[in-house]
Amino acid sequence: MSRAAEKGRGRLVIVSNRLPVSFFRRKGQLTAVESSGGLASGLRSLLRRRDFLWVGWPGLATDDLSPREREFVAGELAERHCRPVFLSRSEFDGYYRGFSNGMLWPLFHYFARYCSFSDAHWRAYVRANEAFARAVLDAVRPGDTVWVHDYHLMLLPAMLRAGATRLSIGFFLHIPFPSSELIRLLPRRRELLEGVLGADLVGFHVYDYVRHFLSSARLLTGHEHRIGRVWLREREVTVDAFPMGIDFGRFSGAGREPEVAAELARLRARVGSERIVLSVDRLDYTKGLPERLAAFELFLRRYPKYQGKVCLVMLVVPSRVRIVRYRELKQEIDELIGRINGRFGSVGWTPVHYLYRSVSFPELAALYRGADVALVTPLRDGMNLVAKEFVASRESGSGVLVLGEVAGAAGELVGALAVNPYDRGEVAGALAAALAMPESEQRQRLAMMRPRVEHYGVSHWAADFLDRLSEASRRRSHRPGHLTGTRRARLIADWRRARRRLVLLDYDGTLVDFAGRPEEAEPDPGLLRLLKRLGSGERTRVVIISGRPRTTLDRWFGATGADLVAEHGGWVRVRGRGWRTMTMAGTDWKRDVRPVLEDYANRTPGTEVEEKELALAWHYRRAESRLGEARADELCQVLVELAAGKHCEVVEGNRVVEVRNQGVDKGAAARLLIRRYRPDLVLAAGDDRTDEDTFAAVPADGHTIRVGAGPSRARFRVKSNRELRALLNALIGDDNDNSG
Ligand code: GDG
Repeated sequence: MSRAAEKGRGRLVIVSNRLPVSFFRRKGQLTAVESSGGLASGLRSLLRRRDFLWVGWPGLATDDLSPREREFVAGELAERHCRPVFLSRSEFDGYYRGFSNGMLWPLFHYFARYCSFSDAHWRAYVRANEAFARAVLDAVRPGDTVWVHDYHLMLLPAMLRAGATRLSIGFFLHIPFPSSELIRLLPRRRELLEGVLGADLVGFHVYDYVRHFLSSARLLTGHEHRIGRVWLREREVTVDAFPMGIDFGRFSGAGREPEVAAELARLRARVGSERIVLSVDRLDYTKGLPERLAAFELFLRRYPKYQGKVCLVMLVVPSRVRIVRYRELKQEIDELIGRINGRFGSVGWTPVHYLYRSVSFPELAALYRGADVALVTPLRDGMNLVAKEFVASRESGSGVLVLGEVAGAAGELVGALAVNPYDRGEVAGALAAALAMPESEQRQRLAMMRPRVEHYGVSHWAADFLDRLSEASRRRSHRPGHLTGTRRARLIADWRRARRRLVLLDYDGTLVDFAGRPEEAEPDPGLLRLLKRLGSGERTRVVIISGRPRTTLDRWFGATGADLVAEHGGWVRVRGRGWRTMTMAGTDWKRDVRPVLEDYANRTPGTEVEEKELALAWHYRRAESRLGEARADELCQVLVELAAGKHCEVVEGNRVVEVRNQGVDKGAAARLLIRRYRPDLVLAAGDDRTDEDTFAAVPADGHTIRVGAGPSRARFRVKSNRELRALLNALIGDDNDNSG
């Protein structure tokens, strides 16, 4: 896309806890410092090509700023396309330190024992998210896209949706999304999940987190999902994995920078000819620092030949230092390093070089280039960019990455030596293997990883996410309007005016609730009365258009006078005539498909096979829901392959997978009936995918009604079959009132 076209696209509004520029007070003076964080630098090239606004916390609380200083901060930020969200010290404390980092961070990293929940923190979290929502809603213009980042702002997508229903909203979580077993421990879990589901697109680093999120959403909010889409009442949310990358060129090309060369020389002077094992992290208990030190200690004991020849350079960047747990961790690390250096060190050799500070980019790049081995063993990590930065920095082709298997990056970085970070012996062994590895193998392993890290860099990641977001938002904009108020009144007025009406009604789910077994869903006397009365006048033709076999429809609806369409359009019977089939093809395919469905029914408790004349169906309504879903996915794949080249096709309905004769669908039958009756009003109602074919056949001015949740091409939506029946009853009443 050209620069001008990108500029004309509406702004990208990024929302994150921190702005890419933070303010500090130095000797009384306010100073702005640019953040070198991955997100800020990663989005840099994208933001050069697009109008943007970044909304976030400016680094200082309202209590620490005079009104004039606040104005100054806002003005300085506006010049950099940023907008501050001002929070008081106590609000920020409860929201950031309390709920975000005292509850969500440990829980999402499987440290449930470190979690502390308090109502006051939760309230502060809600208030802070509301403050972010106000700032964003104040600033957005039609056509803008909002991209919300991370666990601090999980309520924000729903708050934005409530304030601006048409807004395109994306959410990305940078940390792991844990198993639903952990999520269910969380007070307010439902609110948080619903909060995230305000977005059109929800992104995670890896597919495991996607899976966990989808099953938590189903378990705790009751929202069903299919193929990565969560179905809400009026829209759907796409959920997918977008593994974040790095700025490959920056790390790969750093060798050409003189500052990096100077830093490398300084490092060499410090460690001499010793081989370097490198560790780089923010100070955090999820990074496994004490465990890593213990493994290094074991390595020195088990492989004494490396004593005096190898050192560990450990860069720990201070982080969240005002939280007690982090201060304790710092003390533990200090003590461990003291112990190792005291026990193994000598006058000429320091086993652990400890840097407790942040370093400049040239210094960091020099560490990545100077090291022989990178030891990256978090106990949990959403992704871990350090591992990717190390790989990118090794353009020489040598160097070994030892990587913990529970880092998100582990799935991509297949050339690493994978270890269990809790298994000291394994880590020590991997370290020894890395140091002994022949250079040819090092090259081979890096060559397995570098192209991937280069290709899916951070710009690619961001562009990919934003493309998918605009696709998801486009889909949302076609959504049925709720059939209430004026819409309902207008439909009734059209009904009243019409001379020839055709009413196409699906049965299961549309006119009645689903029953556990298909044969149990018999129509109730009230419904039969309704159908009879609806079609009793000259002006109205009623059609039951269902997936059921014709014998069932005859038995149930024969006396109502309605026309019947059976087996999803395979058979049609108009009043006073016999059944006509809509297909000439045979059903030889059943021979191959039947045993497969029976096998799935045998292996999956609560499921059964139904045989129809032109179709075979596997129902899983009564199966345990997760097992049913998983088997349905698997079965569909098997069936699609099996159906290739045969006269049949695979269709998914509401908790049913069906194989039926090709070219037979409710749409074809609906078109036939519309041609036959030439109605001036068509009303069609349905609740699942097969009814979408009916809707597609109805002229644009027809009244198509989706019953229940889920995306649909219908014009209108009603909540339930009860609401639809109430509407049909109202239409009958209206006919009677106006019968003269
Ligand atoms: C969260 C998730 C996920 C570190 N020290 C210095 C420095 N860094 C840079 C590194 C790297 C970044 O900080 C750290 O990123 P990580 O991914 O390793 O970890 P978190 O900070 O915990 O980040 C994580 C990430 O979000 C992205 O989604 O991968 O799982 O926890 O880029 O280079 N940079 C400089 N000096 C330092 O001293 N210049």
